[in-house]
Amino acid sequence: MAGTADTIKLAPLRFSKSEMMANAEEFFELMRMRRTVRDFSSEPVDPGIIRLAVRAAATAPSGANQQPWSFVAIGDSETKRRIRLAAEEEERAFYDSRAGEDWLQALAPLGTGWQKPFLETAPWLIAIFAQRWGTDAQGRRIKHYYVPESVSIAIGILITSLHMAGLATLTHTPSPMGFLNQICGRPDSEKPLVLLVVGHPAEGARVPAINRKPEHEVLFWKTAP
Ligand code: IYR
Repeated sequence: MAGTADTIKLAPLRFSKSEMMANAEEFFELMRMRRTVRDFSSEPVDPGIIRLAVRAAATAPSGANQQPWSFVAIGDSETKRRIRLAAEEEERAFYDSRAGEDWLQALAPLGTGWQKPFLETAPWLIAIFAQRWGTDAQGRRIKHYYVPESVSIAIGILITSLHMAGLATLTHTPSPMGFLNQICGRPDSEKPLVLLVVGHPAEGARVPAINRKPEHEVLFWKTAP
């Protein structure tokens, strides 16, 4: 019946005004150091970090609390190689013809191309799948709500957690990436959203000299602060 949820008492985080500001400031300063990286070191990363980051991601809010996500962690050379070969096949078609001139022009400042060596070099790949629908004990479909929104929030937390652990990530989206269902053994009800490449950056790694939009281009006060 609707409106009969059990409740528990909230255990809120509570800070003084100065702690609130200091925390927000510190978090911002750390987040502004996050950069998408394409040049990874093969230095191993403790799977415990991956586990905790995924557990953090899985705390994300989701439509009707359906938690419509699956995370697949891949760290063995053979599977990483299979993923690289499948991704490069799609990416080659993308860069050779599918992308079109406008898209290639938009990508030019990033210096990307069809070759994806990082898919083998980085110690971990995390494939994130969106569960388009669920199934009940009788095998009947359960409708899921706000799936892309929910999973995207979880991916944001995942990237943030890995960054706070001192790791670099690349949000890779080879397109199409249906090959991930087969390689990762996930059912057709799940749609791969992102292949997150995780590791330490290579020694001396460089990143594009890009800027973030200034505050006045992203924040609009309807009410004066
Ligand atoms: N998936 C391709 C192309 C690509 C597209 C966008 I939009 C990017 O921001 C970056 C890359 C690739 O990974 O190279």
